[in-house]
Amino acid sequence: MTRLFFLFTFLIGSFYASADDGYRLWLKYDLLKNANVRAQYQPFTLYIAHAATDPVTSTAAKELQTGLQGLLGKSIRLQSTASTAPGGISLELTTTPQPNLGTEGYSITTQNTRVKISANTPSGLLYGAFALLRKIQTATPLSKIPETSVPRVQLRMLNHWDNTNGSIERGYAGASLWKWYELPETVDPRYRDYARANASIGINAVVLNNVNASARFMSREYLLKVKAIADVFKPYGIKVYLSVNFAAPRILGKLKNSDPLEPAVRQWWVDKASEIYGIMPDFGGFLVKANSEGEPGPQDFGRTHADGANMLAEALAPFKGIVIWRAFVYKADPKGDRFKAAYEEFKSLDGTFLPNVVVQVKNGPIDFQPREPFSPLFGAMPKTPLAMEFQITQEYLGFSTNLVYLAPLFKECLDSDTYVKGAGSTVAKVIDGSLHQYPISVMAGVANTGSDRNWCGHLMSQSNWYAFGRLAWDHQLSSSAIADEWIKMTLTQDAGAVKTILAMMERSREVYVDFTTPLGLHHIMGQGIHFGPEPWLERSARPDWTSIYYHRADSIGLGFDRGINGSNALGLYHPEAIKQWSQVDACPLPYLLWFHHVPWGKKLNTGRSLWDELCTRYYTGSTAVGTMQREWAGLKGKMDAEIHADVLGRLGAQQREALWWRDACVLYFQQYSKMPIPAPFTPPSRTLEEIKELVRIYQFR
Ligand code: BDP
Repeated sequence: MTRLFFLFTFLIGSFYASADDGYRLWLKYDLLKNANVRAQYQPFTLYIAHAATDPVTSTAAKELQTGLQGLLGKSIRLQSTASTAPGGISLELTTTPQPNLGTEGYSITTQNTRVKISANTPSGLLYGAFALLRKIQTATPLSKIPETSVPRVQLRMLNHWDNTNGSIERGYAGASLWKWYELPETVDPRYRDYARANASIGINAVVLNNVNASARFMSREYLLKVKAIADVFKPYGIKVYLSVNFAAPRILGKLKNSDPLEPAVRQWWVDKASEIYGIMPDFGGFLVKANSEGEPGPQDFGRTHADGANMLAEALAPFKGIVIWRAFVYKADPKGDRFKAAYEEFKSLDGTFLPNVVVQVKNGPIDFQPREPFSPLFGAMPKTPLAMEFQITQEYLGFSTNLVYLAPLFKECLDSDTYVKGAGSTVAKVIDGSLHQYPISVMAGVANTGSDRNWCGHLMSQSNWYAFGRLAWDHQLSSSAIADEWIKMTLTQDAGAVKTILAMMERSREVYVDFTTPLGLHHIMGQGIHFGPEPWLERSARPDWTSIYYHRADSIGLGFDRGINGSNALGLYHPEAIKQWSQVDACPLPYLLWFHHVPWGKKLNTGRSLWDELCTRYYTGSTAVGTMQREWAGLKGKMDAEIHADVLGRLGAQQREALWWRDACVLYFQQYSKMPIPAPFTPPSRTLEEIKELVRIYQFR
C-alpha cells in the first residue's frame, strides 16, 4: 500500500514537473525537494486527530492530509478521536472561548513531537491548517512553526463582476467560473477548487455577480443556482453575497417603481429577504451600485443613498444580513472635479445609515488608476463603517499581458495617513474598524479569476489574488514577505531564482506607472476598453471620460490643479494630509500632477525639468520591461518549463505595449511642451499618427 502510494506520488510529481499549467495555484504540495528540510517535519506527520465532525473542521483535516502527503511523501492517517500519542497533529476547538483568538484566529503550538492547532471556531481551525501547510511548503524551520494569528478585518471578500451570460466585466482570464445555465443540476468541481484557494488565504466572503447587476439574480430560479454554489463554499467557511439591481421590485416584481420610501417596494424587499434566507440561511447580504454610471438607485425618486441602503438593511436585519453600498458615484459635470464626487455625496450622510450598512469606497478618488492618492472619504466618515474596494483584475494595469504585482499598490493606500485622529490614523485602521470602532469591517477585491486553466490569465497575476487575501487577513504583512511566500509556493524554491523574481515583482508596479502614467498623470488610457494609451482623447459621452479632462496639457504645462486656485479637491483632506501635497516644490513626485499644473520647464528635485523628467520616466520605464524580460529568460530551468515560457511570452507583449505608451505619450505631450526629447534618449522612430492608428486597431474604433 505504502509502495503504491509512493509510486502514485512519484507519477503525479513527474507529471507536474514536466507540464504545469498553473491550475494548482499556490497549493501545489509537491514533494519538498530537500530531504533534510523534509526530515525536520517528520516527527509530527504520523496522523491527524480531530474530534469535531462539522464540515469546516473536516475540510481542515482533509486539507492537511492531502497537503502533508504530497509535501512529505508519506501516507497520513486521519483519526477522528483525540489522542495523546506522540507525533501527531491535532485540530482542537477550545472548550472555553479564548479572547486572543477572536472568531476566526488560530494558534499553532508545538510540544515535543506534537503540533496542536487550536481555535474558537471551525473556521479558525481551517485557517490554522492552511497556515501550517504554508509554513511547511515554504520550508519554514520547525522553531518558527508556532504562531497565533487573528484576522484584522472581518469580511475578506472577493467581488466578481460576472454576468449571467458568462462574460466578466473587466475580466481578462476567460469566461465566468459560474455556469448559470448548467446550475443547479450540474455543479462544476472547479467551484470547490476555487473555494479551497480562497480559504487558503483567508477569504470568507464572495459576491458572485457584477455590480452592474441583472435583476434576474433575485428570481427564485437564480437563487436556487446561487444556493448550489453556496453549498460548495460552505465547508470552506465562505459566505455568498449578491449584487442587486435597485430596480428589481419594478423589473422583477412588476411594481410601478422602486422608490425606497414606497411601502409596497419596502414590502417587496422584506419578502425577498425571507425568500432568500429560506433558501440559504447562511446568505451574507447585498452589494449595491446605485445611481452610478446609469445604474438605478434611490436618487431616481429624489431619495438619498441612505434611504436606499436603509430600506435594504431593514429587510436583511432579521437574518443578520448586511448591505454593502458603494460610494463609486460621479456626475457628468465638465466644470466639476470627479475627484470630489463621492465625498460630496456621502460625507453629509455620515451617521444616517443603519448599523448593518457598510459603505464601500474605492482606494482612490477616481477609479483604480495605477497610482492614486487615497480617497478623501476614508478621512470623513467616522460614524459609518467604510469598506475598502481594491481592484485585483488589472483593468487599468495592463490586463493579462503585464506583470504588475499589486501588493505595493494596496499597501501604499492602506499605509496612508488620514490624520483624522492624529498622526498614525492610517487608512488601514479606518478599514479594520480600530480607529472609529466600526462594528463591521470589510476589505473587498474585484476578482481577477476566470475560466482560463491558470485562473488569472497571467500566471504572475495569481500573486495578486494571493496578496489581496493575505493583506485582507493582515494588512501589516509586507509586500515582499507575501511575494516571497507566493514564489516559493508557486514557482520555485531555488534561492537565486526567488531573489530575482522577488526583485522583479517588487519594482513591477513602479515600472508600470513609469511607462504609462508617471509623476501623477492619470486616466489617459484607451477609452472604454481601458487598454493602451489615448492621451489625445478629447470627446466622449461624458467629459470625465476623456483624457484631456485629467491631464490638462497646454502650452504652459501639465497636470490638474486641485489646490485652492484650482478645484480645491485637496481641501477635502485633513490639514496635515494637505500639507504633504499642497506645495508644488514639496509635493512628492508620484503625486505631482494629481494636484498641480506644473510648467514644462519647472525644475524638479531630481534636477530635471518637468518635461525632461517625464521623458526620462517613459524611457526608463519601458526599458525596465526589457530588463525584466532578460532576467526572466535567465530563469529557464529554475521552474516549470511551460510556466516559464508563458510568462516570457507575456513579458514580450508587455514590452511592445510599453513602447506604445512611451511613444504615444512623449509625442503627444511634445505638441504642448515644444521641447526636444532629452539626451541620451532617441526620439521615437514612428509618428504620433502611426501610433494612433496602431492603438485604434486595439480599440476597435
Ligand atoms: C469602472 C469600470 C466599470 C465598472 C465600474 C464600477 O470601468 O466597468 O462597472 O468601474 O466600479 O472602473 O462600478
